[in-house]
Amino acid sequence: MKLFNYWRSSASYRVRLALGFKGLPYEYVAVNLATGEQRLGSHLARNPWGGVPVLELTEGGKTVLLPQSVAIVEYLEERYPDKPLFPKAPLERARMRAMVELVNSGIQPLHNLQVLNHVKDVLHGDSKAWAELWIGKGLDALEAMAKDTAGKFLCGDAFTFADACLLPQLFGARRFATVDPTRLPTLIRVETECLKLDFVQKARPENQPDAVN
Ligand SMILES: N[C@@H](CCC(=O)N[C@@H](CS)C(=O)NCC(=O)O)C(=O)O
Repeated sequence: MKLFNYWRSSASYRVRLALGFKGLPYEYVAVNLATGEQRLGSHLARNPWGGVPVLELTEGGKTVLLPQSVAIVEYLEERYPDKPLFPKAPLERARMRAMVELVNSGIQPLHNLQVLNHVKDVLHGDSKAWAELWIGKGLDALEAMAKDTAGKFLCGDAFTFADACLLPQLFGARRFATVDPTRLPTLIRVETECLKLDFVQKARPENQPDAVN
């Protein structure tokens, strides 16, 4: 498999975590979002939306390009079920997915590069205040949900896809806002626990080949 991604992209980081957790090897292909590589024809052919991540995989002799981190991780879960990232019990699974969805559709899209550029350049708004507002609101909600579900990790005592969304979201949040550990004690405790894991260290943005200090 080949992962078209970018070191600082939080959606890419989710997929790196899922691949690492499952022990699946992949080729790292960097798409430089800082120089606009995602908008070149060569990348639009991989993902018409123009972003990362995109997973290239081969199945049944056919090579397919799959965008969208949630779809990619669900595919990996179904295709490689041995080390599950999703809880088995329907209710736990649904609560875990609710957290994934909060990050995937309720927080990250609101501070994505294109959105912040639009707020700043087209709407002449304060993109930093915008990002802070939506990140704060979303993380407060995630903290409230986690109080009910967390064990060692966000949903009980096993690492799940919700943790693979939490880590990148906290990383992304720190680029734009102050993350106050006293306001988010459960999330920060779980993050500290996750950071002890080897595959998490390997997936971290600063440890990727295209990382810039
Ligand atoms: N829902 C998508 C979000 C993908 C996304 O927002 N990717 C960002 C990086 S985290 C991107 O490629 N942005 C490029 C841009 O805004 O130009 C997913 O989960 O894969």
